[in-house]
Amino acid sequence: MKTQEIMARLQAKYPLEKEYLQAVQEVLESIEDVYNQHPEFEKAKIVERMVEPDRIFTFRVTWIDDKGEVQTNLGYRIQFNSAIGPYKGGLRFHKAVTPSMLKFLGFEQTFKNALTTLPMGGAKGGSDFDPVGKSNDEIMRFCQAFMLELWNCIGPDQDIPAGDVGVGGREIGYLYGMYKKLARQYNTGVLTGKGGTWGGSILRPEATGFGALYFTQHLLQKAGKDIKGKKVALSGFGNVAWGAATKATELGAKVVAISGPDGVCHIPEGITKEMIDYMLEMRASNRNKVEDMATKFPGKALFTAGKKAWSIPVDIALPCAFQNELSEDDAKELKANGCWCCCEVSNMGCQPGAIHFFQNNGILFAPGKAVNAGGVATSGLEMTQNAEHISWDAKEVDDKLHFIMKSIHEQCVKFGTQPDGHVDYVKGANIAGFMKVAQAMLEQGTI
Ligand code: 2IT
Repeated sequence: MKTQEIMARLQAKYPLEKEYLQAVQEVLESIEDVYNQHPEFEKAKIVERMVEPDRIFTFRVTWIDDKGEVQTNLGYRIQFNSAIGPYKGGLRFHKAVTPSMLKFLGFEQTFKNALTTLPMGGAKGGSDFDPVGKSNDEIMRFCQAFMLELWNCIGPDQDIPAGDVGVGGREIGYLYGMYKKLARQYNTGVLTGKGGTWGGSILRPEATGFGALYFTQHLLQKAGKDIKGKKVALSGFGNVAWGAATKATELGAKVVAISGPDGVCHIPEGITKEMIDYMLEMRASNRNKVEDMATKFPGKALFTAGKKAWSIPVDIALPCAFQNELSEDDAKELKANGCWCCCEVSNMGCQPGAIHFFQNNGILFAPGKAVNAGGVATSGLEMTQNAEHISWDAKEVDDKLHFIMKSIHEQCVKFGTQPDGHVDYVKGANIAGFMKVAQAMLEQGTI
């Protein structure tokens, strides 16, 4: 395989799909050497097949807002790869959603799901619907209209969506209610992230953030360090940031910054339980403003407009919001302020220049597809409970999540340890995920 030739072909074919091209480039660069040691992959054209989604559904979603006006959005479901199991991945509702964004997310999801040790293929979906400023009724009407098209593409053994940016427990509830009505199927396993009384797994809401901190602990342990007493900056204040703030605080770290599209809140004394609880209200309000934290906790959370979480001096940076949210300049600012570790919790949260800067300057870095895989892994555990018609208790789910994150870290170390002994977590995660999917594709023939 010649990475440059494949990238040139994809660039010519999809010139505007920059997030998709970025995600593919990162994976191909990582796997090139290993791939070239396997002529059977080349013969079966594994890479050429793997970079294209199995299929893409695109649909119009029309709904009526609170003023009685007709609104039209676009909806998508991208079924990327089913080599190791049924399609699995979240739904993103955000005004900037495009096919490129969902293709990058579906591509990443395929390798991430392979890392979880569970049998799940990769998918992603969503809409350019903007939840900011929408009422609860509008959210419900939109979710129902979205499911009017989606229901026919999904199923507990075919494709199992979940949440992502803009889609949490409330939205999954509205989507599931409408799915049952349309499909007349009552198998709870069709969606994950459900409520606790109707098939949801305990700890699924916390799982992405908790898993990220378990991974971070393993990474620090391997580097001979400890999270206790360390200062942490995280971006966002949604579900992922909430779980990460909870577990980081529980493990003895001090979360001193959270951020939003409007700016950053510096919390010099460290985030408190009351503040973490308030993050949930901020998310549910659909205002999308981190300044609300400073208004609620004056003198404790200090808001600065237009600044990112990466401007606050910390030991550890945890991007928890959106792709490409941490640039090379941000990486330089973090280092200048003493930061020595960045675990990417958002999908592709760091720009390529930032990753290279971290790696070339001795800053510990691990990519989202390893760090944040605890979310989808716990979705996999939710599917198992649904299939068995039982619910596990918190300890059982947490123990399994722990085990999975430990295993993901081990896979990164196995495939990412370099001749000088240091671990390249980007290579490790990409090669480990790729090998599993590639092998499965090979064994299932040319399809
Ligand atoms: O990016 C992700 O892994 C998710 N949004 C969770 C997907 C899932 O199916 O739980």
